[in-house]
Amino acid sequence: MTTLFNPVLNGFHPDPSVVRVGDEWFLATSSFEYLPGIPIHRSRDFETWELIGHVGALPETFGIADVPTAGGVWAPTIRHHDGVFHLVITIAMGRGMLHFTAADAAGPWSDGDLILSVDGSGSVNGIDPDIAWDAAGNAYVTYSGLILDGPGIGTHLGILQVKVDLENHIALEEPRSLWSGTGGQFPEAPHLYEVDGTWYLMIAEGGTERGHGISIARSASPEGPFETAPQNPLVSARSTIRPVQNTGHGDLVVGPDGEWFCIMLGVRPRSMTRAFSALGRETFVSPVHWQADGWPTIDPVLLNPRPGTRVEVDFSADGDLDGEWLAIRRPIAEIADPAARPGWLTLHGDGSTLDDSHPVFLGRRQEHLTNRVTVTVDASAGVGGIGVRYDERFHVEVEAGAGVVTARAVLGGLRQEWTLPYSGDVLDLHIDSLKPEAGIGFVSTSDVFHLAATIDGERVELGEVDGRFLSSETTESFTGRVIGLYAVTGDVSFQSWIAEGNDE
Ligand code: 6LW
Repeated sequence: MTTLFNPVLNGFHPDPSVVRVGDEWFLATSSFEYLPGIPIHRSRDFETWELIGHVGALPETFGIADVPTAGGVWAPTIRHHDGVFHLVITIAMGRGMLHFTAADAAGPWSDGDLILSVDGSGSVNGIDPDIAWDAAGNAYVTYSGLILDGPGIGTHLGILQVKVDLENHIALEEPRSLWSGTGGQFPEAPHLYEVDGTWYLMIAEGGTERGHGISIARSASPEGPFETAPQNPLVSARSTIRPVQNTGHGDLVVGPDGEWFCIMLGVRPRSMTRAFSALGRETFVSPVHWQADGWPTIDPVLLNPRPGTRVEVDFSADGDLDGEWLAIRRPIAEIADPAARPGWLTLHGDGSTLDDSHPVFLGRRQEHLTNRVTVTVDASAGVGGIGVRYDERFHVEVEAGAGVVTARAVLGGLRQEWTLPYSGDVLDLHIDSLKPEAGIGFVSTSDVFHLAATIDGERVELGEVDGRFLSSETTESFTGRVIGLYAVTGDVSFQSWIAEGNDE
C-alpha cells in the first residue's frame, strides 16, 4: 500500500504534471522567473521523489531574461509517447507556447520549439497546454484560452484545442472551443485522457486561490462534444476547514498497484482564519476512484507531512552545488563563483539589491513551515548576506559589511532596518521562521521572522517581522518563499549553509 505523503513536493512547486513510464513516475512543476527552470522529479515508489534535473538553465531557453514578476515559466504538461518525453508549456510574457522533447526526463531536453498558430503568425495564444495523441497518431494540444498578448490581452476564451503538426510545430486548424467547466472563473489546466475508449477532459476552475477546484467531462471523441460530470467539482477545498486549501490544477496517473491518483497543487495556510500561505503553492496527491457510472471521484487531500529535514552545505568541500539552488532571471553560473576563494563560495556584488529584478542571489525554496537558516559569511570585502524573497517588493534579510550588520524588512513600500556595528570578518547570520507566540486574543499569523547575527560567538537578535507579509496571499504571488545568499557590492564569501525545518 503506497504511503501518500502530503505535500508530495514541499515548497513552491505549483501546477504539477505527472506521467508514468514503466515503473517510474516523473513530475514537472512551474518555475516562473527562477533558473534553472521546470524542475523534474522522479519516483520509483510514488512515495519518495528525487530532483533529477531541469528542462532548461538559461534565460534564453524560456525568454525570461527580463520577464515581469508573475510572468515566466507557467504550467507544464509532461507526457511520454513513442519512447520520447514531451513537455508543453507557455512562458507567459516570454517565448510563448513551447514544445520540449527529451529521451531521458533528467535531460538533456531540446531547446524548445514554438508551437505556431495555423497561419504561422506567432505562438498559439493561451496557457496551460496539454498534449495527447489519439490512436491514429493525431497530436492534440488542449489549452486555456487566456490571451496574454495582442489586442485581446486579458480576455479568456475558455478551453480551446488544436491538432498540431509536431514535426513542423504548427497548428493544423483554427482553435476549437471545448467544454469549459461549470461556470467557475479561469477554466485552465486542461488534461485529456483516453480511458477504455472514452475521452475525459479534466480542468481546473475557480481560480488558483480559495475557490480552486477540479472538474471533469467526457466524450467519445477527443474533440468533443463533452458531457459534464454530474458531481463536479471532483475536488475542492472551498468553504471547508481543511488544512490544505486552493486544491486544484490536477493531473491523473496510475500508481504502483494499479490504483489511480490525482497530483494537484494546494497551499498550507496558517493563522486563526488560515489566511496566509508562507510557502506558496506546493504539490499534493489524493486517491481517485472510478465509479460504476464511468465517472471518477477524487478524495479530499489529506495532510501528511514528511519528517523534518536538515540541509548542511559546506562550501569548502569540492562538491558542485546541488540542483535545488535557484537564481533569478540569470543562470546560476553567473552568480556563484566557487573558484574566487578556495574553500568558500563567493558572490560578486554588482550594486543590485533584493529590490532589483536581477539581484546577485542564490536561493533555495523554503520547504517547511517552521524553518531556521544560518550562514557563515565573510563580508570584509563587500556587502551581502542572507534574504527571504517573494519578489522585488517583498523580502526580509540580514546583511553584513562595512562594519555594520543590518536586519531589513521591505514590505511593499515600507522599509524597516535594525543596525548593529560589528568588527571582524566572519560572522553567522540567521533567519528563523517560527510559529507565533500565543496570539493577542485570537489575533495570530503564519509565522514570525527572527532576524539575528552571531558575532564573536554571541547571538544578537536584531529584529522580528510578521511572516504574513511574505505569503502568497499578501504578495499576490504565484511563487513562494525562496531563501538565499546575496551580494550587493564587492566580494561576499560564504563558508556554510545550514537549514533545518519541520511542519509541526
Ligand atoms: C497557471 C495557471 C494558473 O498557468 O496560474 O491560476 C498560472 N492558475 O493554471 C501560473 O501558476
